[in-house]
Amino acid sequence: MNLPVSLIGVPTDIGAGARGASMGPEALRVAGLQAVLESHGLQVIDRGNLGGPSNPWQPPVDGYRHLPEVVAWNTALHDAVHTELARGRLPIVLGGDHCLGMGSISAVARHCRETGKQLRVLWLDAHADFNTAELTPSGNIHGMPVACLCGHGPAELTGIGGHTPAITPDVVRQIGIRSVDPGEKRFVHEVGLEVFDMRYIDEMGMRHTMEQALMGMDENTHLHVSFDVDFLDPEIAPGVGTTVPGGPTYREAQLCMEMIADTGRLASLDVMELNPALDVRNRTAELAVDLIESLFGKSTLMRKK
Ligand code: HAR
Ligand code: MN
Ligand code: MN
Ligand code: MN
Repeated sequence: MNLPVSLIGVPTDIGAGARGASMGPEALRVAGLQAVLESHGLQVIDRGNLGGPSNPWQPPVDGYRHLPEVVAWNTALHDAVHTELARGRLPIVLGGDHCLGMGSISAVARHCRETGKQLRVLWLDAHADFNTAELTPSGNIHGMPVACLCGHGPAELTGIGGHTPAITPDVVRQIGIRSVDPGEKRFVHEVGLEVFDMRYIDEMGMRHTMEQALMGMDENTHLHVSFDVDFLDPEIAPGVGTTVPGGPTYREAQLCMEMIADTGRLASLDVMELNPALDVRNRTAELAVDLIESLFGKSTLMRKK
């Protein structure tokens, strides 16, 4: 496939509970993302950063923190991602906190409806991000994007892609989950979201997990990966706002990315929640770039597959 790539920086931490993810796009650039992709023969254009409201750092109102600002950023991102897809390019969204998954995936879902593609979303995360205003312990909207995409949330967010819901739960596979709030857990079960949590990965291994998560795709599938960097174990990826111990190791994460690359179906990507203010000498950004390289076909395999 090898679609040309467009980098879209979204420098905001508007949906997060800690400041600093707004510096994520620049940290990924400093870690050499564009050159690494080009070294694999990909054509890459960096579109620069989107603009939007600054972070007023206010408490939640009616269960949502910074809702108008979250809407503004996600609307801008929806438009940017949709434009790249319509040009036949592969957008990589450089977050920014994970509330931006709404703008990105609503655009991908819209593109799929317009082109008759099947959508598969892999949500790599320590968190299910399936809270609502009623269920959230924090009001932070980065804990809500999957619920909003499935139509559970305020109309300003659930309608961003022009179609509510943007997606149905059956297109989503969550991987690496290990921190879910009590009400959120009940809701995840109620809608039937398919979750490969850390217990599953511990017992079955990453290979079997990815075989299951990638099952049922074909030539007509648009594969979107939403990579929340807190998916990774904090020992190797300290530079995120909400670390949760017990995540995938370096090798498990590499295998996860390599198996996605092997499908040849990756058509859009989010890299979210990287927080340079909490990182150590840009280590987490460099790790993210290393894993993205695997996602785009770097392979350490010595044997032919
Ligand atoms: N579940 C918690 C909340 O809703 C924490 C969510 C943290 N989310 C992210 N993205 N970092 O996955 O407040
Ligand atoms: Mn997340
Ligand atoms: Mn997370
Ligand atoms: Mn590398």
